[in-house]
Amino acid sequence: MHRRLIAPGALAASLLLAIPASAASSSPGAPGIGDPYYPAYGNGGYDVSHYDLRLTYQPRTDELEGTATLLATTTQDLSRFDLDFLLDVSEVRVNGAKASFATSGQHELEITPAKPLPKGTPVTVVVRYSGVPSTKSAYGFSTWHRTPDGAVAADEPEAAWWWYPSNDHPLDKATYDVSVAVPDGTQAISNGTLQSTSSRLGWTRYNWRSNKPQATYLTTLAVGKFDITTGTSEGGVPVVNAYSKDLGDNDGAARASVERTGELVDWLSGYFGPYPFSSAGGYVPNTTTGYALETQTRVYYSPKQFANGSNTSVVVHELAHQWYGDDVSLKGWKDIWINEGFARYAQWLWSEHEGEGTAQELADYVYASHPADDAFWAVEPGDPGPDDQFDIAVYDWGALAVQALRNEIGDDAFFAVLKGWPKKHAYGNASVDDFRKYAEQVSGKQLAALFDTWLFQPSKPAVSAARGVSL
Ligand code: MET
Repeated sequence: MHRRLIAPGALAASLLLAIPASAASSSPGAPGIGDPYYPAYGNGGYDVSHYDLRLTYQPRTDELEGTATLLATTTQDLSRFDLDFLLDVSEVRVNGAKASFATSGQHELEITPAKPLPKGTPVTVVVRYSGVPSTKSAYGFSTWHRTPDGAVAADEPEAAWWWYPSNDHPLDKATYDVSVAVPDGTQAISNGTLQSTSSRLGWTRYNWRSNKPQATYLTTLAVGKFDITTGTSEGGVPVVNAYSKDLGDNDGAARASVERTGELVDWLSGYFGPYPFSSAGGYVPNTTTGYALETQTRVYYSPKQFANGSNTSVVVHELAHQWYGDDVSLKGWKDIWINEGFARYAQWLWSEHEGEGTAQELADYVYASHPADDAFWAVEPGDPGPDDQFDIAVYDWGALAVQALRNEIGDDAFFAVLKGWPKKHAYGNASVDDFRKYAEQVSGKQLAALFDTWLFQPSKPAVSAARGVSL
């Protein structure tokens, strides 16, 4: 007892006096943005407006190094904040001053600035890093795909951790400058517009700019030996496509599909309104993965998409996402129906246009081809859960739900909704609930029961309720 020289209350008071007012109330930003499907994805406490990535990549060794500069604004008084990242960090600066940093969890980079950051202030974060992405994993997986002549970062819902530090969730969209130096004779492909290239000391630097808000998972990088084609659609949209020089037998079919990007962008504009971005296009690297991804302005296609000949349907799907998914992004990953249900429905509209079956015929076919006890009907498209986020039901039942909506509100209201939605939430985020309310507003109908039957029940809708089908 006698050793206590200062009463506890007095000690607390003297400590408080020593701490600046802003620090007294500042606290660490949350390690997740609050998505129930993926609690650790994204972060709390700040909002990024721009990423500037200046990188160098050596395909031979898979070594990536460079600097990421993030422009952000704090949304709370911050003593510390996280970025999502897996590579090795050598230095972090916040507003010019060196910050301390540590790793935690599966993919958290915890940054403690020299001084706490007051809410509502602009912050510049510089992260210097290097690493071999293919050696890194989180949750036991990797989405960094090496190819014989390079690598590709394109996956959903996670791709950024392997190549740039970010607030990795669609709720925090930002603009991007992606500048990547690769050995001469190799190309680097990314989103948006190729501003310039420059060569020196055996390296060629590609400077890409994506100047509209873009979700982190829609930001892509591909390095390899590519043939780049450029053009402009009849409607005036600049198109940049890239094909690996190593597509073998799939080369012709890939080009016969992806070279139609401009025509298909113009066709989709008729349903969804003006194309929202400064550039369109796609790239086909020599990967072995099987999916395609709606990476903003520059769609990722696997060569496998073209193994049976041309596939304009997949091009329509990914381009439809430019409006449904990219321009208007989901608020949480459970809203995936707005992305995949509508991109699938666009394929049905294209089928109708091509004389290969109307949207109604395809809806009837999906309904009839899955018996009531099929596991297909156990996945609720409106809230499928993280494990079934990309289940076929989200796509096919999801599109069937779109047809049910169309039959309920009639073509005039339906096509007004289809075109009005990207305009209403341009460059923003929205949920399935927001979509229902918008469709109700445009159509003047109450749609809660329809949405419940078609999106939120783990069972096949009864024929009597099945406004989506004409059986
Ligand atoms: N959104 C993609 C699609 O177009 C799915 C990606 S799964 C990694 O279907």
